[in-house]
Amino acid sequence: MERARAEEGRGMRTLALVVAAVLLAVSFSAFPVSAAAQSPAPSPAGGPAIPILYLQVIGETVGTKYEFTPSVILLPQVPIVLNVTFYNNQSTSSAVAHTFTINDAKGNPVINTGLVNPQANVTFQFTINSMTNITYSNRTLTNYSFTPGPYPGSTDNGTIQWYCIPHSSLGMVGTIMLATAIPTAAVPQKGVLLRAYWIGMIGIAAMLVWIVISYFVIKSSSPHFKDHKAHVRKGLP
Ligand SMILES: [Cu+2]
Repeated sequence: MERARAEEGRGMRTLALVVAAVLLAVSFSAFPVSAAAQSPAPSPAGGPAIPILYLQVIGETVGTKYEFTPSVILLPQVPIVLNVTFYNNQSTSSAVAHTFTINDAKGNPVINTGLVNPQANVTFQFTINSMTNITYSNRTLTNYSFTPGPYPGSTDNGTIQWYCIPHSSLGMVGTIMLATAIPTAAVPQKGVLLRAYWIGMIGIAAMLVWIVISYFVIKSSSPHFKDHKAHVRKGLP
């Protein structure tokens, strides 16, 4: 009888230890995964380079008007390098030439393709350091910085304006704008991050599981431990 009870107690202890070992292994293998997922990506060495935006601007007849397509260039950020290919899409027989021109604040055409003939294109590049400062290089200028000005007959409106020299008075103009439309009235988010929430919840659950396991481990290794059969033998419920 004594031997059977001792054997049973030993069996119970072994079971509790096996369960504890399995849970320990599971919790140690699960947690480093969530920790590793949080490590941030390394930033590239040497700092960020100025991005280049390549785009094509077409000069053409839309309806009865000479127009630039697109007539609005939205910049994602400044500084940015703008690489423009200006293509004159007029028919050769029309013999209508266009220019792509940006004036400085004094009204001098600094960036200027000159007359581009039908079906011809010109590619040029300039750096928009800010909405009031452009750096440009061509055959005669090297890293020439200037403040862009309005096209003839227009006023400064905070954008960078370009135009076609022969047709600006007919409305052949374009504008470069900065797309930084951050809503000022944005409501700050409340609450906690979902990942932090779940890590917290898993932590609390793991702690409760450990309390339960500890209870059984301590109970099974106690000399006062009695299972149900011993209670019945003593006439207890
Ligand atoms: Cu034109």
